[in-house]
Amino acid sequence: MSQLPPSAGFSTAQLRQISVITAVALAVFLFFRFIPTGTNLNHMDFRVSGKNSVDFCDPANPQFIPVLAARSPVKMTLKTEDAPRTGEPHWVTVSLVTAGGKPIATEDLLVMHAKKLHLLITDPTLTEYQHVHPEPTRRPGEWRFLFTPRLGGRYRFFADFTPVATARSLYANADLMVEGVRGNLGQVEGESPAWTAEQGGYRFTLAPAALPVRARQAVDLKFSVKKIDGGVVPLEPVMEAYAHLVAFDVKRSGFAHLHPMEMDLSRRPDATQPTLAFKITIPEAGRYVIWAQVKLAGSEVFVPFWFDVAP
Ligand SMILES: [Cu+2]
Repeated sequence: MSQLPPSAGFSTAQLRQISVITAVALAVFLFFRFIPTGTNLNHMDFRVSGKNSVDFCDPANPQFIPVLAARSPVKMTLKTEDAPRTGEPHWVTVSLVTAGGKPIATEDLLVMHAKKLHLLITDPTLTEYQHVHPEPTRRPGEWRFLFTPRLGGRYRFFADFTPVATARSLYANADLMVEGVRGNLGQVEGESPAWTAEQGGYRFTLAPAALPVRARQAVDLKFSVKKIDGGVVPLEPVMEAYAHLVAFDVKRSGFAHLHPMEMDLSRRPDATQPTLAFKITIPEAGRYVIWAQVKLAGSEVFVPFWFDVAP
């Protein structure tokens, strides 16, 4: 630059100054042009042709989503280094790609309920339920989490996430075989429905506004917790809600993920009998389970409620 001849009324120093300013501006431009500023996917990447697509989500009236019957525009696959066994921790690599084969990475998803990717996991008897949050790896579209199954059998993983491109909930599913002693589905189906459950000194109640719960009719549910011997219930928010309910059918054809109407976390529910309102619509008759997830005095608690849905 210093070899440039002084010209057009600029001194060498001025020319140097101009070129430095230009170079800095160019560097700033290139920096902002090429740093990853967001998602590279657009809504077309999440479009599925034909009816039955997974694209119905009305947060005011949550539906049971038939994930298997609907065609998801996202393909999920699960990988482990060795065959998963009951009681052993295994790293599971989750791969998420669009129908067009584009990886779905961390910048492509919105944070919903404190996390970008939720996995709802059940064994074939629905007696085990886990809710985990895989973390993105350095490879785009690959996520990882530590999985310790408590039972054997073909576990089903439902992914719940919201692409930045569409800002609507999307779902995908995949199975993973676990070696070990299986639960007994016959026993589960034969059990009588219960809207109360006792666990760890607490009584949990899920009360439908009307019984029986009928297919295709929205039902209001009241979920409450009481200490069996009385006293304050140390209920704390978990993932930005005082409770999360997840419903599965016995065929594991899909799920519903419900959140309380009471969304303002600063308004604490009743101290001795916190009660939260939910709403659900289930499209088909049959046996279902709702797993409630709450946090009591710092530890997460999962409670199942089995019930039948009438035609
Ligand atoms: Cu939730």
